[in-house]
Amino acid sequence: MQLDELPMRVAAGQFSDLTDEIVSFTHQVGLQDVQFNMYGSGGALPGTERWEYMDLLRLRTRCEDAGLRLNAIENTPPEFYDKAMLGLPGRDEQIENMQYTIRNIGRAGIPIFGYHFMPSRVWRTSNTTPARGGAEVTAFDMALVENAPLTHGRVFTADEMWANYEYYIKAILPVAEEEGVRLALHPDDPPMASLGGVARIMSSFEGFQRAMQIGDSPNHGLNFCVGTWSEMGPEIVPQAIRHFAAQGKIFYVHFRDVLGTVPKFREAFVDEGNLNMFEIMKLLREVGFKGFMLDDHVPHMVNDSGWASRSRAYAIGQMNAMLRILNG
Ligand SMILES: [Mn+2]
Repeated sequence: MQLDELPMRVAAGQFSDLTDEIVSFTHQVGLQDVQFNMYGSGGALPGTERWEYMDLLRLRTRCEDAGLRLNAIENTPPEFYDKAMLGLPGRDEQIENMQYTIRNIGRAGIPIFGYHFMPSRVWRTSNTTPARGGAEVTAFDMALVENAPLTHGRVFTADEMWANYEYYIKAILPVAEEEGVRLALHPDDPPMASLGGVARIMSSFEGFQRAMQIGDSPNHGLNFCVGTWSEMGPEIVPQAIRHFAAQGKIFYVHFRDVLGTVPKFREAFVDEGNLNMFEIMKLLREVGFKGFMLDDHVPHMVNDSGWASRSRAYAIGQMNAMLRILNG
């Protein structure tokens, strides 16, 4: 069965490599679908500028040999396209490499490539905030970074970042179309207007509308990170889901939540955040979303493993139960 013919489902993900432990874990929590996040380097895909076809193909066949389906790869290391995001010299070479990588992702039979447009990355002001029962979560407080130094040497305005985005997406989207790859855009986390001098343009509903207009294609949509949208304000989440689902633009979902909104929030267990996450899953089903949902960030629980397997099992267990109730 083709991945795009599968019903709405829960996936395990945010892995950088496929270990025996992850294979066992995924089967033990009752899942067959996996996603990888290559935001950091040093995972299953070697390369400092681009990815090779055989490495991508072998990652897919490793999944399949283990009885799993590779649904998507999210992110390259930011160094693959930082100059493209910032419009710096060398951007055309990076864009050529990204076209090469997307071509290889498509030919290797990987249907979705998640991406973001944050040269200054995800920001958290604490990685050790105590949450429920002393679980450790990450947190963000703008008051602590108002005076942070420039991350990239100067101010990059929103107008400039939009121009860079247009140049970038218009160069890579035709390759994704040719190769049957769907590009899924993640919001800027945290969704502040600017951090470290760099404008964060994918941080609002209007920003996403604009991005989808600039990169107007059935092969372009959203990696709907419920957590980041909740950081913008929980009331916008159902509105954004309805809007983008109606256009068939929600390609997959990061199913997590936070407590609080920008300028100050902390990460949360799936059952203690701003939103009623069961209602969110119910809405996704109502609007006809047919993709996978994964747990994304999770709190670090007592005696947890480095990849938070204990906490992921807790989140996935709840997601499985929600979906089972919705499926009747
Ligand atoms: Mn996310």
